Amino acid sequence: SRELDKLDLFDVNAMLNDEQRMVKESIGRWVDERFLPLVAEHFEAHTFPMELVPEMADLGLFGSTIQGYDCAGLDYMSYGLICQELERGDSGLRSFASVQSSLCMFPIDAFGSEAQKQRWLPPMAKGEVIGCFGLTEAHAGSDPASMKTRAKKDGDDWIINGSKMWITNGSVADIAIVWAQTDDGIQGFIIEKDMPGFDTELITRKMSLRASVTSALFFDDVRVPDSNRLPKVKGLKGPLSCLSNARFGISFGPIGAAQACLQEVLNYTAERVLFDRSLDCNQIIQQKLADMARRITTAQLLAYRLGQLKDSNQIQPTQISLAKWNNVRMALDIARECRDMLGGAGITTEHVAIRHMLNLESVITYEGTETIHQLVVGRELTGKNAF
Ligand code: TGC
Ligand code: FAD
Repeated sequence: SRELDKLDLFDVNAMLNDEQRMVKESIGRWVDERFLPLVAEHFEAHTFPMELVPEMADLGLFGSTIQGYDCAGLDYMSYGLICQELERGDSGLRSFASVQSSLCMFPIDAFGSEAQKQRWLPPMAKGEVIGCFGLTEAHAGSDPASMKTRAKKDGDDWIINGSKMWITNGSVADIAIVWAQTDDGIQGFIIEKDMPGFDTELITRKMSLRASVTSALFFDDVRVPDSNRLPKVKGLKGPLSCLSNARFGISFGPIGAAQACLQEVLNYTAERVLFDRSLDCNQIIQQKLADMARRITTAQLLAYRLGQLKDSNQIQPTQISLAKWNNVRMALDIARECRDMLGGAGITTEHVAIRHMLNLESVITYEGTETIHQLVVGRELTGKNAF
C-alpha cells in the first residue's frame, strides 16, 4: 500500500483542478518562506506585518474571485484554498485577506456603482488601498439589525453618527465600508480615512488574534457624499451577503490551522522519549492523533463540497453556517489538544499550537458566533426562529 499524505488522508488535493492546486501551492510556499519566520514576533508585538502587503497583492489574493479591475478572477474553491493556506500561517493573516476581499472588495463589486468599482477595486487589488468593514457595534454584535449608527440625508450628502466595535484593520485602513441605519433601511457607505469626524482607536491587550489589528471606529457628524453610498443594496441582506462570502472562506481557513498543529505534534511525539519510548508509541497518543486526522478529513470534505456548491451558485446560508461551525470547532479542539500534548513546551510561541488555539477563540466568535450558526441550522430543521 502507498503512504498517504498525513494531512490529507482522503487525497482531497487530487480532487482539485490544476489551477486550484497551483494556487494552493504558491500561497502555501509563500506562507512557509515569507510569513512563518515573522509570525511569532508579530504575535508577541501585537502587530500585523504590513510590509508583506505588496507581496500578498502580487500573489493575486486580494479580491481574487472578482472578474476584471486588476483582480485574478479565480473560482471560489481557489479562494477557500487561499484562506486555508493563509490560516496555516495564522488566523490574523487570513483575517486580513478575508476583510480586504470578502468584506470590502466584494460589496464594492456587487453593490457599487461603476465609478466606485473603477476608483477603488484596482488599488485594493494592488494592496495600495486597505479596507475595513464596520457592522458590529459594542452593544450587540450578534444582532446587527439593532445598530444605532445612523446616516441622515443632507442635500446631496449624508451625515453619519455612531460607532463600530471590534473592527479588523480599522486603524490601518484607508477606507471603511460602514453599514448605517437610514430612513430607507440599512445602507452601506464608503468612508475615507481623512473625512472630518471619522476617528479610530486601536484595541490593545488582546490575547487572541494578536498578529492582526482590531479597532473601534467613531463617526461624529461625518459628511459623506452620496457618490460614496453603495447604490445597489438596501437592508440587512447587504452586509449579510458579505458575511456569507467571508464565512465561506473561514470554513476552509481553520483546516490549515489544524493541519499546522497536527504536523507539529506528529513531529514532537515522534521525537519525545518518555518511559523509554517515543511518545507516539502510546495507544492514547495514537488515538488522539487518529481522532485529529478523522476530524480534519471530515472538515476537508465538507469544505470541498461547500466549494462546489458555491461555484455552481447553489449554496445556501445554512450550509455555510454548518461548515463554519463544524470546521472552526474542529480546529479549536485540535489546537487545544495539541497544546496539551506538547506539555510545558506548548505554552510558548516556539511552538504553533498555543498561537492557533488563542486565535481560534476569535474565529469561533467573529463572523457569527458558534451559537448563532447553530441557531441558523436549528431554524432550517424546525422552521422556527429561536433568535
Ligand atoms: P433576516 O432578518 O431574516 O434577513 C435579513 C435579510 O438578509 C437576507 N439574508 C442573507 N443574505 C445573504 N446572506 C446571508 N447569509 C443571509 N441571511 C439572511 C434575508 O434573506 C433577508 O433578505 P430580505 O430581502 O428578505 O430583507 O435575518 P436573519 O434572521 O437571517 O439574521 C439573523 C442572524 C442572527 C443570523 C444575523 O443577524 C447574523 O448572522 N448575525 C451575526 C452577525 C455577524 O456575523 N457579524 C459579523 C460581523 S463581521 C466580522 O465578524 C468580521 S471578522 C473578519 C475577520 O477578521 O476575518
Ligand atoms: P454578543 O452578540 O453580545 O454575544 C455574546 C454571547 O451571547 C455569545 O456567546 C453569543 O453566541 C450568545 N448569543 C447571542 N445571541 C444569542 C441567542 N439568541 N441565544 C443564545 N445565545 C446567544 N465585526 C465587524 O463588523 N467587522 C470586523 O472586522 C470584525 N472583526 C473582528 C475581529 C475580532 C478579533 C473579533 C473578536 C470580533 C470582530 N468583529 C468584527 C465582531 C464580531 O463579529 C462579534 O464579536 C460577533 O459577531 C459577536 O458579537 P458580540 O461580540 O457583540 O457578542
